[in-house]
Amino acid sequence: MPLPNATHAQNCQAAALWGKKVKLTAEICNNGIDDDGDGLIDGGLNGDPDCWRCGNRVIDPCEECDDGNITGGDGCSSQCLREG
Ligand SMILES: [Ca+2]
Ligand SMILES: [Ca+2]
Ligand SMILES: [Ca+2]
Repeated sequence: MPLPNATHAQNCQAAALWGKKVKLTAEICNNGIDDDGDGLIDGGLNGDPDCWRCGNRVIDPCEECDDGNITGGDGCSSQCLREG
């Protein structure tokens, strides 16, 4: 059975956390507020896994880099892994 939020999940370990959470509201990733009430605010290393995604200019736990896009060939791949 696929994860209910698979469309949001990056192809990384963060996805493993998604199935364990009951989401009442979605985390809004840039407002400094814990929108979904899980005690984790926005993205980043100590942030909410809901906000871990490539292309948000925050280096999340599953990423080596994040240059604000998901285009490969510019030094940071579409999976937010370093290139070259
Ligand atoms: Ca938030
Ligand atoms: Ca949260
Ligand atoms: Ca990111």
